[in-house]
Amino acid sequence: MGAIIDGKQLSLRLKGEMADEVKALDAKYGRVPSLAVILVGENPASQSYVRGKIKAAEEVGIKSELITMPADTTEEVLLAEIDRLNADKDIDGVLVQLPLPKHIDEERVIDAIAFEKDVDGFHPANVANLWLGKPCIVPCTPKGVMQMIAECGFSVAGKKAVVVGRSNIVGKPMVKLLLDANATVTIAHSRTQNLAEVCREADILVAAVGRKHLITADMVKPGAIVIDVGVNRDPETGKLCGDVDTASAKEVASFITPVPGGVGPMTITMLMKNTIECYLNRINK
Ligand code: L34
Repeated sequence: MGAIIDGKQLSLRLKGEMADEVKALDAKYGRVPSLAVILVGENPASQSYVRGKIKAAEEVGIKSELITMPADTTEEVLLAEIDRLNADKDIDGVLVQLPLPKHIDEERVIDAIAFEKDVDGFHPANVANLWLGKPCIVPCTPKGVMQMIAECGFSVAGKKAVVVGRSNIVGKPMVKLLLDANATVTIAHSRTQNLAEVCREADILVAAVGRKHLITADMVKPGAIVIDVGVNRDPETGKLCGDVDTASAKEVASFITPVPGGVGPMTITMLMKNTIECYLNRINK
């Protein structure tokens, strides 16, 4: 039976380390890092994730500002708010929680964030730098996944990794990080033929699709490490569940991440790391 990779526990440790770092930075530079989070509308899942971000900032000693805007906010008003935060010298990180209401063009919003304050690593300049192998802000979720893999002492170099899902937020950057760690990487997705067969080849299997229990035990190679990025609501129970049928898959895997308490908390923890990174980049500019 595989071991559970406890994202909550790992997050606690990393946040403790960052709290010490922030104290030292405050002593050295006379201010703490600061993060602004914009939430448009009242999506309950987004509200919960954003609350987690503000709470983590508190724990780490990062100054945070939550800006909530009604669901009918115009794109113009949102862009003006981003401009204000871009220009504010005391703010190091700007994050607009996704998804946005349908009438707002997400791409335009992401492009509007000053790339040196782009704590999500979603801005085209950050994406380009990531793929060119230049210094950049790495998106929080895949960054957290790499930390979890490292935590198991699982060596990635030369291994076969399969990433199921090709989103800009998770799948694509995940592929690049695994490649940088010298894995042989396959990207699978909704149109992949023989998904089970492709997954069974994986020493490292990352599921980031958003479909409850898409990955079952028969799709897991014995001894594989299984990372579940899915955050789905079970329509019957209302409970949070991942893309992996954890109960069965953990019998086959060597390591597996749970939902909740796996990748989600690590996403938030990596946001704190990225905020400190943006702060340092701005101070050292
Ligand atoms: N801009 N939008 C932007 N940046 C992000 O990094 C995100 N993401 C994704 C959605 N939109 C975003 C998040 O913050 C997903 N995501 C996220 C963050 C935290 C958690 C899940 C997804 C999380 O903390 N999950 C908990 C359960 C929380 C609950 O019960 O609602 C867990 O244990 O998995």
